[in-house]
Amino acid sequence: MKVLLLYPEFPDTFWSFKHAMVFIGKRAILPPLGLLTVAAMLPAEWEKRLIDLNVRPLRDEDLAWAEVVLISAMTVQRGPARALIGRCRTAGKTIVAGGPLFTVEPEQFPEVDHLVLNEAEVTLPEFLRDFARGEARLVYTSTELPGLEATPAPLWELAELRRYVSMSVQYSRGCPFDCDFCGVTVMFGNRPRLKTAAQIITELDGLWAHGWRGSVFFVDDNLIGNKRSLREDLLPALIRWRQGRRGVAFFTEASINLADDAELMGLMVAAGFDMVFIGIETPEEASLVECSKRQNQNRDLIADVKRIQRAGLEVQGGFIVGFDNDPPAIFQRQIDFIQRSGIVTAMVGLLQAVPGTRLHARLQDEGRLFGEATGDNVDGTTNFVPRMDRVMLRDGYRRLMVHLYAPGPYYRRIRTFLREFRPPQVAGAVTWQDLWAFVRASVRLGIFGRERFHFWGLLIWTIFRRPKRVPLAVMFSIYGFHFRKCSAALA
Ligand code: B12
Ligand code: SF4
Repeated sequence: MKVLLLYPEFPDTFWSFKHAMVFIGKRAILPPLGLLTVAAMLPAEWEKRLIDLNVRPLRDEDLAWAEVVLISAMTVQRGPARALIGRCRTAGKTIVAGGPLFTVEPEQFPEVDHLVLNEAEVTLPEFLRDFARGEARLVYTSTELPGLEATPAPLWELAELRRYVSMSVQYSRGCPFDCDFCGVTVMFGNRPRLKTAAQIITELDGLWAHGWRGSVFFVDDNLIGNKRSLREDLLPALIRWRQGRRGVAFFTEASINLADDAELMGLMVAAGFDMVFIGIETPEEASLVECSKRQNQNRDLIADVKRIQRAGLEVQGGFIVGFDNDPPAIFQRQIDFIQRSGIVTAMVGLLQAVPGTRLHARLQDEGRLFGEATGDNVDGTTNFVPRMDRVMLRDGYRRLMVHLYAPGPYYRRIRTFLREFRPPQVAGAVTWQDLWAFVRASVRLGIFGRERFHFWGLLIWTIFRRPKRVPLAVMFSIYGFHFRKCSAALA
């Protein structure tokens, strides 16, 4: 059997980092880990090829080679996924689809031959059995949340690793918290399910053997969801793995209560983590109560962020506006919070109601829902009638985004952050690619960019005040260019 695994293009969004790619000579931020994992669950004798359309186009010869195509996608890829399915249909291929988009809205894809939904650990074996007998059904679905001990290591050899900024591994699925807007717990549950440390080490060994020395994203919904296993199993194993190796910095997602555990932060840094994405959402206490984000309530969130930064972990923050309890001053409050915290990469989204969440159910009961969520909460749209005047919310959001990424505030934030941050020692040696990125940034941002004075000001300041952080300063400048492009598109 010849199987072609296809991953549709992402639209040009904040999360795609598309405008940053030209500087760093890469095509996409991360490989499609779901497809690489599914590939490892297919019969060993099947021939497999992967085409991530974010990295290279799909040629007619590729399609002609395949007998079956397997497609994965998130909601934000809905349009490109539909186009891809149309093309496969025209070419007469058997289409199998799975992953978040199809799991959430299977009825939207009548052209797909087999919808293998939810977690492949449960649904794929049954499909494969039926398929081998020529009796495969249209839909395979399950509410079971499987353990991850039998999940195989991704087939890295299918991906063109050098075209990506980072690689990814997944230690756990699920999060113990219960924020009312969150699609993660709807899909993956409240009890974190874990791989063993040995599984993760095998995955990292695989990446190392394929020559990967760049960063690795632990794509866990909340890495500290089960602190005990993290402390006793995974982190000690990562610390041992790191001995005698350079590079391969890790980053992940976690909840703000990480700030309460100095020992855990110390272990994470020793294991090679240098960045963590945290859902901070809002400085407005009433809005935190509204969405049941209890772990963020009654805290000094700025002090928490600074503690994490000082421990050696850059904090990237997720923020939301559009809660019922948001006052008209929320936009300025968010700006003030983000500027003071020194969170350089602040992803501020407009609240959207995702099907299956408690938020979605409440708004439906209140008759406030309209249309479907785009799946990208940073695109300036929402799918419900907000409490705040709709025009005020939309304009306030756009002004907030444009302000945050305008050169003045953005470059000030970088300095605030660099003053606080103690970079850990995991960074690899400077590569030719880094130097090339610097040259490109110097020309594009330092000569032609409207941020040119800020760019050189930051570099000179960093060289004299924080010389070890110059590569970080260049990287932030490049990412700022991308964010500015995206926020200008909103305005
Ligand atoms: C890594 C990640 C990203 C990366 C994407 C990298 C990439 N190339 O894939 C980045 C950081 C860029 C990203 C961005 C966003 N993401 Co994201 N992301 C994740 C995260 C944390 C991990 C994904 C992953 O690798 N999982 C590990 C693999 C093994 O799991 P999996 O892909 O689900 O695959 C399993 C099954 O789904 C199934 N499967 C998957 N594909 C297929 C295909 C077939 C044929 C079969 C049979 C089975 C199958 O089998 C696998 C094993 O069980 C998930 C959360 C999560 N826990 O999954 C969110 C998640 C996928 N993201 C989500 C969202 C909403 C976003 C954003 C829109 C954020 C935003 N603005 O709101 C953006 C959009 C991206 C963009 N460019 O615009 C949602 C998607 C919801 C949905 N219905 O689509 C998720 C589920 C988190 C959530 N909030 O619920 N994300
Ligand atoms: S902490 Fe994050 S992952 Fe966990 S329920 Fe809340 S929003 Fe979802």
